[in-house]
Amino acid sequence: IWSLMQTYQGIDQKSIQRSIVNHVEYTLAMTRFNFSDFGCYQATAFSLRDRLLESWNDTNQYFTTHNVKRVYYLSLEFLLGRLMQNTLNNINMEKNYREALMDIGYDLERLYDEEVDPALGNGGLGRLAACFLDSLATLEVPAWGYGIRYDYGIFKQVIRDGYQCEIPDFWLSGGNPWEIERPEVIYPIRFYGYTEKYEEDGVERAQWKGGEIVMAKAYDTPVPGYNTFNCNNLRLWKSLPAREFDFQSFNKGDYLSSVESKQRAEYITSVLYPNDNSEEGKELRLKQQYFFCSATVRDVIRRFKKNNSDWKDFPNKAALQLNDTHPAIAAVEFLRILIDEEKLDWGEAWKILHSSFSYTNHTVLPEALETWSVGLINHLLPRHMELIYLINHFFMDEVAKKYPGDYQRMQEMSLIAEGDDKKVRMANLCILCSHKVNGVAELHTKLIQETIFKRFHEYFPNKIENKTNGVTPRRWIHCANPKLSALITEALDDSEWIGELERVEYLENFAEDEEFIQKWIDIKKQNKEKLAAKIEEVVGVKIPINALYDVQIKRIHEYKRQLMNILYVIHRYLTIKDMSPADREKVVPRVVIIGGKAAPGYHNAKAIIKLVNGVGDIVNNDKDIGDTLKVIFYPNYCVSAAQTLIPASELSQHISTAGMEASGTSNMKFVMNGCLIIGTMDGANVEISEEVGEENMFIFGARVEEVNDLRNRLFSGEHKPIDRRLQRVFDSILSGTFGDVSIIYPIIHNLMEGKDYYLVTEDFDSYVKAQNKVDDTYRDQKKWNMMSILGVSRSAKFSSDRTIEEYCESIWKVDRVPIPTPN
Ligand code: 26V
Repeated sequence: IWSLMQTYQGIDQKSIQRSIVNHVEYTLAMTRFNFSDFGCYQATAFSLRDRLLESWNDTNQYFTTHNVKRVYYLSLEFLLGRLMQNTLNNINMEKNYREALMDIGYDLERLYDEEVDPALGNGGLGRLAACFLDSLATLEVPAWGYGIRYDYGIFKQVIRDGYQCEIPDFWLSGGNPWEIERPEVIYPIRFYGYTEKYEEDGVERAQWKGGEIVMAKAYDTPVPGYNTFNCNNLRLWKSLPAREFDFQSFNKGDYLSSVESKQRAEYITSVLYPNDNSEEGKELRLKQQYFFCSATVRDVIRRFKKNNSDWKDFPNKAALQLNDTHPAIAAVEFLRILIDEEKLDWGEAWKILHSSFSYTNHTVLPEALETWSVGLINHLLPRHMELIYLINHFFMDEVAKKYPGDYQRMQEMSLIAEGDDKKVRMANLCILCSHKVNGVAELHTKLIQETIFKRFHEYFPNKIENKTNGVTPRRWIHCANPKLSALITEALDDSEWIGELERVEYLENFAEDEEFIQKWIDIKKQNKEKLAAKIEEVVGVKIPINALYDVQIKRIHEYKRQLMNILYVIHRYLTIKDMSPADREKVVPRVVIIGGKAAPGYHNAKAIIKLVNGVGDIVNNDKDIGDTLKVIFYPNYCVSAAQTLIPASELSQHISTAGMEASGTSNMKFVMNGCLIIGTMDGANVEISEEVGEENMFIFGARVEEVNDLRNRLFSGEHKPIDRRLQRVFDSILSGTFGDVSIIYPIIHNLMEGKDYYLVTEDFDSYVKAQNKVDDTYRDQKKWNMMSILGVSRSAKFSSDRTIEEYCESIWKVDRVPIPTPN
């Protein structure tokens, strides 16, 4: 058999071509004499999938025979981005495929653009999960991702008349050559119904009966590591009706209602909720959560039981990581199975649960902390509600013993928020069920220890710890910026830095090397040209190449302060307009690019998008201004857009109100691509400034310790009068200079009244000063590029490989398991 497979495995040109052309003919059923770029992309993807499956199978076989401990990363979002380029680079085949394709008349880079961008995530949290998958595989950690195979990913954003419109993203319409459907891996999932309690061996157990059953079917996507034979798995669940037709209603002649119940089942995994940092409490969302958690827990247990018979071994064989509270119900489902089905007693079950689960918090925003109404959980998952009450009962007893009479504390720590509509606090549940809880940057971790989780931190002083986020250098340097990657490899005389980012430190030696700096500048320029061409194509605005490219790309949210950015841009515009033509010559030309999606129901965020577009319309067509200032709203910001935008950026903005951005991860990507940061002392910016040096960034704004005072002063009307430059900006907006005033009016009006929760008016002056420093520095290109090179050379800490190593060491207690390479 192995000798037969050798032919498939060939890496020579003929083998690659044969495999692609065979897929054109036999998988796609197209003629091999003439196929489109899209057909060629698909066939190439199938050919790569074949290769991945060989290592995927060997990897899983090896893990099973050696009964190794595995990590399970549970996440409602995996924002993978395109897979072809990353796959080719990770398995070190890009060159072979490029040449093989060239020889039959296809350009590999063009094929990359044929791939849909799978966008099963909202933003930071989902993209982090994707970077972690890459690092886990690269570090040869036995790990599976588990999530939902949504039919519709995050909506496509189009701009009409300056407004955001949302278009459904049916990303599967052209098929998905990367996944493998697993019709044999299916689990029944129950909803609704009732419980019947009984006592057994002195333990109260229950049977959950009735309700309705939906099936979960697995779809696997191989996750290859960089420069290793290991290939991990991402398993996503799709919902299906339990029976093709509900025969009972069919026989009663109720054909339509039987089709309806089928549709209701399929509906569960149909769409990703497009909210980022806000919780709506919709039943369908809870159904999604339980659906995927139940299937995952059953799958994990089945795998454990294949090789093990003693439940006490479970924590040595599995570590389950909860990506925020979204998969919290997995913990309760696990407990339910241990007690009601596996017949363990409460103490054993709790110990196993607690030593195998851990939880990551990604936000301190109160509106994003999940709570579910007790009534809703009770209706949808009656047994789980009983168990949550039971957990809470035990826990409250303990708290009462430790702090007798401290009812305030008990109320704060309770899993249940009392009130007219009782709610379950999912974060409290997660903390209690986990042996470790982590924040995602030093500052964020300190804040959760001191604020939202203060009581828990007092109670469990060793539980909450920090794991600063990271990003994969494979996608974010090597794939996104191949020219920079090649230059680094040339300078280091070795490409090992791609798998060991610590090695880029050596670049520091080139920070003042004229010849190297020139190459550095040339690469940035080529990346800017590529972006300029793209912007002309999608936005229809021609932007100059010799301007400073200033970029803010992230979800649109008031706390991220895109509003402050555009208010400054208006100030800059008015200032340039006041100048004489001679003075205008001296201005550092800028292209300001803002991109990001607003949650469909988030009116203020949508108003900000409209304002940015309004400003662009005026500024970009103002002859007085010419090329000194351009303002672009880049539509439909997504992973593949980021891969073009980040390498072309020279300045990027990470300007959230201090204390509000948990970490940020694009800040890390920008630094790795030689972009300088203008930012507040928030999230991972703080650690970036520790690594690269504050002198190599443009830091401004109120510090986290000052925020509360400043806010109180603003709201009590004690604040100083509005900055005169800012007042002028408000006046120009309100006079209609940038289009319709009605949408933005309430926001501006509030700022003028001091209702400025995010401290835009407070930080404006220090922001302008930082921007002036940006201009001054940019005039000195040698200095600018030195800062840029130093940034890259000191970015190693922000590789997700470092992050994953820390999780393995202190949370998961799991080892590397390299798979022997067949020869
Ligand atoms: C909340 C909800 C509420 C219900 C609907 C769907 C949904 C989706 C996501 C969220 C919470 C989002 C939290 C989040 O993305 N946090 C970001 O996590 C990044 C990775 O740790 C971090 O870098 C960002 O600073 C943080 O905002």
